[in-house]
Amino acid sequence: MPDIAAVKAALAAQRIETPSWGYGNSGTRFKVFTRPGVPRDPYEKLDDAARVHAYTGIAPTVSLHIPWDRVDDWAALAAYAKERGLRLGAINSNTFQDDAYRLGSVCHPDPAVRRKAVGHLLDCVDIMDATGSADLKLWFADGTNYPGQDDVTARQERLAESLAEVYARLGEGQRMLLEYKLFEPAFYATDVPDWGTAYAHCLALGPKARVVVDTGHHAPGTNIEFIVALLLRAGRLGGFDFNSRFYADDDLMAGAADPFQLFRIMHEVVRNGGLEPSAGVAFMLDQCHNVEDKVPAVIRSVMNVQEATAKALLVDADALAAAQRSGDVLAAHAVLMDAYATDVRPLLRALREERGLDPDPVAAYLRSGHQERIAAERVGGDQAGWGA
Ligand code: AOS
Ligand code: ZN
Ligand code: ZN
Repeated sequence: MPDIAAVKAALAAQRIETPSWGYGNSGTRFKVFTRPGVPRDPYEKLDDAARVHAYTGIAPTVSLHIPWDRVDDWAALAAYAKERGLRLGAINSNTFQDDAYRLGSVCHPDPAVRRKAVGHLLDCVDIMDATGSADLKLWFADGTNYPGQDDVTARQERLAESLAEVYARLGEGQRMLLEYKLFEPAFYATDVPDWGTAYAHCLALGPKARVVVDTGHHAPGTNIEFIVALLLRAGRLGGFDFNSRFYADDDLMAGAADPFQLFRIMHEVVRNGGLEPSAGVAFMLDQCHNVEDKVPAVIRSVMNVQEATAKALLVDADALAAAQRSGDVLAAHAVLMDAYATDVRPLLRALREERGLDPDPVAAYLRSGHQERIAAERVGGDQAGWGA
């Protein structure tokens, strides 16, 4: 049986990064609803992220998005984060919102557009130097809408060249995390549609390039945990963009649509050593809260990942291995399901109390009056940018 003290220690050491855009207004292409009290600038986004960390104790880093997060002085923003017990996390680039990118960015047929896109990515690395961020997270909206629209192979060449230029600029301790996405906004073929394409580019680039698994970016029914296991085995899992998907890239709260899938993913993470800091896996949320208050929704999401992790840590690894070795299919499956069926909430409540936290982070946040305070104080909140 798993040692409960070790399970608690692993849970206490876990870190989950929250996205700056999750604190802003967001929506779908039909409507962006504004919520009272949303941040008006990156500083206020950090204030909200600090609340999430204060109540969960495991969310000390915040992903930024360039240019949705704009400041004159990045070092000052990093210092502001530090004063609040936070650090700035992954820098997310944006090569999809300029008119120039109609036919793509780093894969665009026109070298001038590719130059512009690569220039932006290099600027993002400059920002990482100033913020102390280790990861450049790349998601490309590049692709084609119609068969024959562009040469698929030529686009891969352009992608490889562009990535190589950015890779060469990475400093000591900096990494490139390449995200894949099956479709949207390109509908015929995206240029990085799947983990295999992302992995092939990362392999060609070198050890600082790794794949990001966004849980919303697959075809229905895809076995995501299998991808996770393969990437961990290859030492190329750079991190996760956790969110829930009912139908497409819904970006709803992690663990809301399919908590069992989240558990299966975390089981592969635990089984393959992905929770160890040396594995270098960044556990990030990539979510937007369209119709609910942002801060409690982020807290809930962090807790959902934490609960899935706790269940994964409770898998009796010895019993599982024994059942697998003996070919006892039902026993092996039962070991996994026993862990999944365990109510880990008492364990997590106890862990929080031991660490001086309120056992119920959402309730504690709602009691704190923060939501009412920001609703009264902040007028004209910032839009996240786009339903990411
Ligand atoms: C887009 O669909 C991807 O999920 C991106 O990771 C992300 O939403 C964007 O980069 C936000 O910055
Ligand atoms: Zn993502
Ligand atoms: Zn996405």
